Formats: sequence, structure tokens, C-alpha cells
Amino acid sequence: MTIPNEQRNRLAHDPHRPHYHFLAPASWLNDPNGLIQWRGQYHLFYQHNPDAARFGKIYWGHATSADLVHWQDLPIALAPTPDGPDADGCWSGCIVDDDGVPTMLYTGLRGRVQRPCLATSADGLLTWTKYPGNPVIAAAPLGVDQIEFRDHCVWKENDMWYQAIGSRIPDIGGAALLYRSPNLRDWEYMHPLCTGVASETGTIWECPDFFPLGDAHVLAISPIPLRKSLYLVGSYADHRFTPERMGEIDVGGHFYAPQTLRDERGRRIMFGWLWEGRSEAAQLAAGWAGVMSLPRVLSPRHDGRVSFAPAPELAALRGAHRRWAGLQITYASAHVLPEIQGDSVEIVAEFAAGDAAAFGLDMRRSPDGAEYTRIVYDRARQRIEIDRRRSSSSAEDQHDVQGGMLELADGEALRLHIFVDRSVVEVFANDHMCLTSRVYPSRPDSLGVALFAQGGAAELRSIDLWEVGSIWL
Ligand code: DQQ
Repeated sequence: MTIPNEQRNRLAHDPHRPHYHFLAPASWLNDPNGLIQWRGQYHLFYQHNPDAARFGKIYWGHATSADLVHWQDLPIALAPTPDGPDADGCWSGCIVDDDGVPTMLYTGLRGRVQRPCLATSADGLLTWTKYPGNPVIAAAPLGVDQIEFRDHCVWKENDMWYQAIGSRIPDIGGAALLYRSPNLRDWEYMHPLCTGVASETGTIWECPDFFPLGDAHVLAISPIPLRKSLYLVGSYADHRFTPERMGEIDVGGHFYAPQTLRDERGRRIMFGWLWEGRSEAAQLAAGWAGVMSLPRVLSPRHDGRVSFAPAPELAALRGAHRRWAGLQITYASAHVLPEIQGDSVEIVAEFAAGDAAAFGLDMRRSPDGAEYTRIVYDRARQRIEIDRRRSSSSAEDQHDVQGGMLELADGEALRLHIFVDRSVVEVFANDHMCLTSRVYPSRPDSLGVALFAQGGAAELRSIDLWEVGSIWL
């Protein structure tokens, strides 16, 4: 049997393979699953096809971390059982603590039919025994699409377990269906926890994740066909969730199917799947596809939205550091930061807009400026964007501009916290908004960082850069 470290070492030479974002030892990764802190250790399970770098027959991969930053691979946790209800795949789900017994609810796929299944672990989450009575729910309720019925969020209220399952109500829209159970095995359908409107929030909701945050409740959903994840903030009463506000979890176009955990310190922490931005042929040739986002800490904002910040533990990866302060940036000059070269760096930059119409920062920049990936703030449109039109010279890679609204109050600075990790660019703007994208620079010398302003001057108040170490133990 190949052990994961050997697989990782075999792919280590690949210049696009991140080294401080989590990814599978090799092959395919998609959704985070079963996130839990158990007896102090963080556990990250993930949708995994060990056979090829493409979606296929899905297993649950597994890794653990003592500090939320450094990870150790563990053997595959869950595999399809021939002739079982999960014969064609073990799709997304969650893990809860059932009075000391780690208990997993996941979606068993057989043919096109998706049904909830249960498994338990008696050895600290390493190996899992499937419940002989699987599936624990025989079919989706009447009126619900029978083959769009998957992904599980389970929680306890008083002595009762509750479960939200993603689905589609024909002619209406995506929905999260609510069930209850005294024992995690016998489930009674109650009603939709929340139903969407197809024109606004898609026709199918995948990966519902429901949790309290501050005084409100949050429902995170990944709607088909939107290709992005949303959060709904609202109130939860009589086992129904009423959304009052909606936002995008990440506006960079590459973040999907997030799941959260509440850790032992009471923090709500989210991981999401960062899909690729290059052709399927390139993914197969690379031998790997799919990366996990950095862990993000969620908190409620004064305006009712949710704020996302990188987990502070990530600072443990920082190496050599450089700092500049008080630079005037004008259109006339290219402000290439000297002595900064890197495809694995963390950057914290604070800009005052001055009279510039647009300003920002280029990274993965070639010395001649032909290749770069740009983060730009457009003042008139109040938009922050990631621009990949010059990120690589390969026609096989995506070349677009993605972004969203970021309103800055009068005099408010733009604070960018950027994590460049080879093919991943993960950006946190003003401590609450995320843009994540994937880039595949063609040139080995696309390693520089530069600042720019257009239509006037901007002031770079300060910029800190760190080299970033690896997360693999
Ligand atoms: N992917 C899983 C499903 C989920 C979808 C299959 C979201 O369970 O609905 O890997 O990426």
C-alpha cells in the first residue's frame, strides 16, 4: 500500500501544488466533511477519489491537526461498500458526539439514489463501522426531488437530535429539510427548515450548514447552479429558520461546499473546497485536483452580516519578514517591491485611497510585468476584484475578473490580507470579506510583488510580507 507521505513526495516538485493549504496526498479532493475537534485534535475529512484526479467514486479522506495549521494524513476513513446503499459513493456529511461515540451521518449513493447513512467509530475516528440498518432514511419526503437529497448537518436541542438535509422542491427552489430523532437512527420528517426561491438562491441546495452565531442563526448553502456558496442570517423559532439577510461567503469564484465546526474554544471555524481553474486534462496530467481553503473564523458583524477572518494560528507558519511603510504610489512608476520573491507568501497591506481611481497589488508577477495576478479596488464602483487576465499564458487556464462590493466609509483604509500559495490566492479584505481564486503562472520567475495606482495617487501606509512554511508534519 502506498502511504500518503510517499504520494505527497512524488508530487512535491509540482510548482502549482500549494504547500500550506490542505490537499489530498494525491488525486481528487472536494468538500470538507465531518469537521470536529475531538479530545483536543482537529479532524478534517474530505470527499476524495483516490483513483484519479477527477470526480468519481467518492471516499472520505482523513487528516488530523493539533493546532489547526499543521496536518497529518491518516488512512482513508470511509469507502463505498459493494451492494450497500453507498455502493457508488460516500458523499458529504458530518460527525457528532453521541454521548462519547463519534457518529457520522453521510449520504450513500447507489445509482442515482441518495440516502442518509450512519457509521460509528470505536477507535477515536480512525476506522468506522457502518450501521447495519442503513440507510437511516429510506427516501426523500413526498414532493421533494428523490435524487437531489443529500448532505447532512446534525445538532442537538435538549434531548432531541435534529438534522438538515439539502434538497430541491420542484417548481419552488432549493431547500434544507428538517428531521428529528431521539437516537440518530430513527428519523421523523418535520418540514423544511428553510426554502429558497429558485430565481434568487438556486434550484438545489447542497451542503446546508446551520449554526448559531452571536444572537442570530446562520444557514450556509451551496446552491446549484450558482457555483458559489451563500450565507443566510436570520432567526430560528419553532424549528423554522427565517432569513433576514444574505451574503456571498467568497466572491473569488472558487470557494464551494463549506462546512463549519465549533471548536473547544467556542469559535465557529469554516473550511471550503477551492476548485481548480484549469482544464480537466491539466488536472489529470498533474495527478491532483482540489484544495481546502485556510481555516476561517466567523463572527457576527454590527450590520448583521458575517465576517470571515483567517485563523490566527496561521501565524505559526510565518518565516522571514519584510516591512515597508509610507509609500506614495502613482500610475507613473511600477512599484515593484525589491528583494521580494515568492510563490508562498503572506501579505498584509494597508492603503489609503488618496485621489486614485483604482489601486492595489500585483502578485505572482514576472520581472518584465508580462504575467501577474491583480487585486484591485475600484473606488467609483466600490468593488474589490481579482483579475486573472494576465495570470498565465496558457489558453487552458481561466482568465477572468471576479469580485464583489466592498463599501469603504469616508477615510476608511483598505486592508488586504493575502495568502499566496502557488496556485492559490486567498484574500481577506477589511477583516470580513473573502476572494479566493486559482492561478497557474506559466513562468517560473513569476514571483514578484508590485503596487499600483491608476487615475491619481494612493498611499501605501504599510505592507508586511512573510515567507510561509509548510503545513505537513
Ligand atoms: N459534492 C458531494 C455532494 C455535495 C456536492 C459529492 C457538493 O454530497 O452535494 O462529492 O460539492
